[in-house]
This record gives sequence, structure tokens and C-alpha cells, in this order.
Amino acid sequence: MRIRAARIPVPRKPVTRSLIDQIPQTATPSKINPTPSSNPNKRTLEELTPTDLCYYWDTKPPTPSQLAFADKIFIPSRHSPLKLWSASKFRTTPISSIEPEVAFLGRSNVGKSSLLNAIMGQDICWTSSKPGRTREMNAFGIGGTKGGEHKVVLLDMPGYGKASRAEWGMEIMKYLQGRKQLRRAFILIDSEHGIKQNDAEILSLFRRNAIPHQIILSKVDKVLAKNRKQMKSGASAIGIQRLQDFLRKLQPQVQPDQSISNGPGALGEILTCSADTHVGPGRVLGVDAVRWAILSAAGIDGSLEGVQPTPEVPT
Ligand SMILES: Nc1nc2c(ncn2[C@@H]2O[C@H](COP(=O)(O)OP(=O)(O)O)[C@@H](O)[C@H]2O)c(=O)[nH]1
Ligand SMILES: [Mg+2]
Repeated sequence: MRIRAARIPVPRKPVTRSLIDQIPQTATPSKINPTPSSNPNKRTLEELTPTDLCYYWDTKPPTPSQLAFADKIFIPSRHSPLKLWSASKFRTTPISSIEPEVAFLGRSNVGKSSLLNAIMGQDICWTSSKPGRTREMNAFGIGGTKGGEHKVVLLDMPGYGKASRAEWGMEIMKYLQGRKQLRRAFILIDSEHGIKQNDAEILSLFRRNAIPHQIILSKVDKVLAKNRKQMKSGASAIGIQRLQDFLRKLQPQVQPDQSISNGPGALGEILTCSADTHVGPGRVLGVDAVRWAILSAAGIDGSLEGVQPTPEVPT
């Protein structure tokens, strides 16, 4: 049970345990050595790989060279990232572009804009601790060169849920259903809260409309460690196990049995990120795997770039 829940002075509704707290801890706290440097149960943030942080059940985790390739495409330059357009109505979005697009959706305050900034390596999206501040769809071009073309377009969508406008939901769905260039929608779920009712409704809508989608668990620092200070020194075996248990628990919710769920579920992998946890120069926790997922969705795997990821040497 998190102590924070007990501090709420006058709860308006009964205090319920968060999803994370309900997951049994499979490793025992007694195994933790309090001195991280010599602690075999603690991993530095640099050491954490997509296999530790994510859950891949239908796909394979990206290799180190694929991650390096993805990072290279997203390195900021004079021509990338570029803000391309903003629109509050689907009919005002430019239709002429042919570049593959991916959209980022989620409840207000889930961390969409923070993640996009981390992905693009630049504070180009507006972020706020107050929900409902992104009121438009904002499009950003990545991998552009002098000629102005972009390899992929990222869309920051208005949040749904608290402080959002009901008609945005309609506009977003119109966009997602009608947009030929859309390759995948990434749906962010707050790791502190799990799948809320409006997330479940969006997921069901996506399944019914057969829109390709994938889940990213945001703010994963809150699962990996108790607080920022602890997070800085790395992730404990317990924290990683707790995250893996959490991801496994989400699988049937994001990819339910097709015979009962009306349409295809999310892609068979769940990514995680912590947009404000820096892992090294220009590196943010979980972001390399998200970058690779964007490129995979857009069909940019290096084979047409002349910069093929180096094949992995079997060990
Ligand atoms: N602890 C934590 N807070 C985050 C993280 N990402 C974003 N936040 C905070 O969550 C709030 C909302 O972020 P924002 O990116 O504006 O969310 P959006 O409304 O979905 O675009 C801000 O106060 C951020 O600082 C994260 O990875 N960990
Ligand atoms: Mg935002």
C-alpha cells in the first residue's frame, strides 16, 4: 500500500489500492542489499534493456544495433524535428502529405507530450502538470533533410478524460479512421493508474474499427522505484519483476480473445518509458525501444536507407 494514498485528507470516495500495489511482489525485500554499488540485485539504468523494461510476446525485442539505428534517425538537426501543422478539426488536417504517420494518444496528463519531446530529443511539444492543455493535433516531421521531406510524422493528440472536450473524441476517431497515412496509434497508459474505463473504451473502439495500435506504459519510474532518489541509483530486481508482472497482467486487457472482443487487439508487445529519467547523454529510459517501434510501424527498418542495422553476431 502506498503511503501517499493515506495522506489524502478527506477522501471523497473509498481509497482503493492502485493496480501496481495489488501485484504480489515475487522477490522478497530481504534480498535487497542497501549498498547499490555492490548489489547484485540492483541494475544501473544504463544496463536496462528492452527485455527488462518491455514485454514482447508476439514480436522480438529490438537488437542493440536496431536501437542504435533508431536513435540515429531521431538525432535532432536543423531539419528535424520540424513542427509541420496544428489542427483542431479533422477536416483542417493537410491531406497532401504521403509520409507515414504515427499518433500518440492517451488520457490528459498521461505524459504524451513529455514522451514526444524525449523521442524527438527537443522540447518542441508543450507539456503541463495541468490536464487538458493540448487542445489540438500537432504534427512533427522527423528525419527531414534539406529538401524538406520527412521520413515519418509524429502526432501529439489532445488527451481524453478529465478536462478534455467531448467533441475531441469524435474528431480523433474521424482522423484515425480516415487517415490513409496512419500506420499505428500508440496509446499511453499511466503506470500508476493502469487501464481506466475511458482507456478501455478507446481500446474497444480501436478493436471494432481495426485500427493498428500499441500500448506504451508511461511514468514507469513509479513502478521501478519508490522515489526519484532511489531511481537514480538504478532499478532493483524487485522493481523490474513488479514491472514485468504488471505488463503480463495487462496483456489480456489489451489483446483479448478475438472471439469475444470484436476485432483485432493491440500489437503483441507493450513498451514502457519514463520520459523524465535520463540514462546518459541524449538517452531517456525506454525511448530507444519506442523509437524503434515507430520506425517499424512506418516500415523504416534500415533496408532502404543504405544504413542497415548491423546483423547481430550469434553468441
Ligand atoms: N514521474 C513522471 N512524471 C512524468 C513523466 N512524464 C511526464 N510526467 C509529468 O506528467 C505531467 C503531464 O505530462 P504531459 O507530457 O504534459 O502529459 P500530456 O497531457 O499527456 O501531454 C507533467 O507534470 C510531467 O512532468 C514520467 O515519465 N515520470
Ligand atoms: Mg500534451
